[in-house]
Amino acid sequence: MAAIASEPYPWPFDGSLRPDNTALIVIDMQTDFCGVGGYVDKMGYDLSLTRAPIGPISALLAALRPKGYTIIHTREGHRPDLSDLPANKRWRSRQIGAGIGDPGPCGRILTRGEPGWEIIPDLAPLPGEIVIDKPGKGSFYATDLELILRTRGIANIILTGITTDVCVHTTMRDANDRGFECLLLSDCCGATDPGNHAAALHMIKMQGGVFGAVSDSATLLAGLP
Ligand code: C5J
Repeated sequence: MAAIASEPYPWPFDGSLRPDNTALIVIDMQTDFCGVGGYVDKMGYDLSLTRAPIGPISALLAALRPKGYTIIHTREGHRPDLSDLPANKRWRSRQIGAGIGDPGPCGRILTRGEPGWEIIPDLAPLPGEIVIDKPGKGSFYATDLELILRTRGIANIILTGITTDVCVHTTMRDANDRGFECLLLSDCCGATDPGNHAAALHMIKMQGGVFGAVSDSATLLAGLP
């Protein structure tokens, strides 16, 4: 039996933490969300907030890869013809000066195949690691993530990436509804607003862990089987 010190309960609930039934998901660590000239930068947000998790995620990957944990990366982005981009999502992005599909310093914003859409080199997936391309905020919507997790017998999911309050939270909520046991690592996530980051962590811990549990990477690494 193995479990990690976390709030509001030791995770996972049944002490079943093992490499064969646990996946690490690294969400949207793309230039568009944490690089100069990307989507978040174009919107005018402080890049240091979304870059903060790069070091901790890198250390986590280095520790989990040799142990055989399933590693999954996600990328938010749209087809080059924008046929999967809802009109309201495009309209709203243009209101804040970062129109999805429009040209920017890193190519067309949030568009598949463009430099800004790529995962940053520091956290690049290794050959054989799973990469999920998603058109929305959640990692389950319009993807084969659930099929992959079920096929591998994954019960537990460790969530990292950006942004805490948007794509990470949406994915955690969807995973929780599907019966996956979720842990979010606070130092391995970041938001465009520090208050939103803190609130997102707080929400998880309500109601006995309404979406799962919260810990940090040092605690996880100290408790890994
Ligand atoms: C956002 C994301 N914030 N990856 N996407 O639009 O959280």
